[in-house]
Amino acid sequence: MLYKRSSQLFAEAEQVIPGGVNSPVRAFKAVGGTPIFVKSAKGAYLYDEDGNRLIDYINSWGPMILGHAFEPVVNAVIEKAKLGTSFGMPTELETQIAALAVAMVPNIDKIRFVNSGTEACMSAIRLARGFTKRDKIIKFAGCYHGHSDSFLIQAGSGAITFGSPNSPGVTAGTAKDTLLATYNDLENVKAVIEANKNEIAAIIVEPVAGNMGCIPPVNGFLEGLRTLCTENGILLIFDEVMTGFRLAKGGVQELFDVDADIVCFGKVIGGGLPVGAFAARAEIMNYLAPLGPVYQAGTLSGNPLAMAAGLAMLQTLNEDATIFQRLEDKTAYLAAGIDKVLKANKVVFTINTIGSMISVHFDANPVVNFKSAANGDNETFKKFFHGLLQEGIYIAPSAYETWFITDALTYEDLDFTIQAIDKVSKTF
Ligand code: HOZ
Repeated sequence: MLYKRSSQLFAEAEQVIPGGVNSPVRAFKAVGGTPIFVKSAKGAYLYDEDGNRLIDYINSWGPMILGHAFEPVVNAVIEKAKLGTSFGMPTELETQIAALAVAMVPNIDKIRFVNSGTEACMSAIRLARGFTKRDKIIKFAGCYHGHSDSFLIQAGSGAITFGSPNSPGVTAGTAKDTLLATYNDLENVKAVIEANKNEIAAIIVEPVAGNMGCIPPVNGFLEGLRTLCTENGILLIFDEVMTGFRLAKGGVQELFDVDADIVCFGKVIGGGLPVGAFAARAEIMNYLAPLGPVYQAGTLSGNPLAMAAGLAMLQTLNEDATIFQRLEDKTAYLAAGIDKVLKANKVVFTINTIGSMISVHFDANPVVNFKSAANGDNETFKKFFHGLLQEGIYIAPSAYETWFITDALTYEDLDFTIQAIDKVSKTF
């Protein structure tokens, strides 16, 4: 496949946009080559500026769980746009999507809408700090909670991809309040809490990590975090930006039957428009302005187009309980197919999967935390990525990102992908 026009467009973009992209991991720096410029997308496919059709396993990094240009979402946005695109005043739509989200997700009474997952997580820790009157937070190495200052400490996703998990520009003062722990290691978390008794406001975690590949929690990890938080007056924040409304209607809280104190959302909740949200029981949410002292605001928060898209998406997921099982079945089929061909081609690998998230790591050992994720062979990943691109398959241009399975993928698409992986892995 040729990507000539994409390369030209990238060269033009580089003149006026830093690195030619508006989010670093898109730039292909970790895999080499130049990014693909998209013209349109429908269902499971991307159509690029060179006229290629690509099967999409990124799906806008998560939101397009039902495929691109999903009609109920597109129609809802078109109809709303005709009525005005932003008011900065309350609309009934905001209450409708809030009520639906509260009904779908266990253990939350109220939800506040923002514009991105970054904003949701940033606001959640401010709320936790205000509520507990403590300053420190615990985050896990390799987890990514957006690009706000407190989280760019051993962050996953694009941050690890470029080898800069700690960003210049984050002050030492901010960094000192972020304590690091090891994902899937409760003893380590206990030790960090012990060393900072009565100082920790919150533990924030991706309850299924998706920014160092897909890493599910080991048995007892989430339950253990819940117990440690309860025993120590710490709020447990689940960053469900990737997993919310994806792994189950009620996200990881429902799937693992573990209650978080605050839950952050993004991606699916906006149906592909810029939406984030954070939610908790009333006692905590009422601590937010205008009811409480913790300030948080936004001109475009609750934007009618974004809310219309999100509502159409959540309604579909709420009404058709079979979607999540279908997604899981497709993921399991893909994983089994990849496993078979990679074994046959004597490739060293590990596949992690849960629900509609999957990642392929080029290392033989179990991938359970940042350290084990970092052991993957990036040279093999590069060959894998570019080989698949030539076959018309688009996975994330980084070994540290999960793939997202969409309901629009057919079993023919999955078979095509498995055959392509067979062909590509023969050349390793
Ligand atoms: N934060 C995203 C990866 N987990 C990247 C977003 C993007 O580049 O669009």
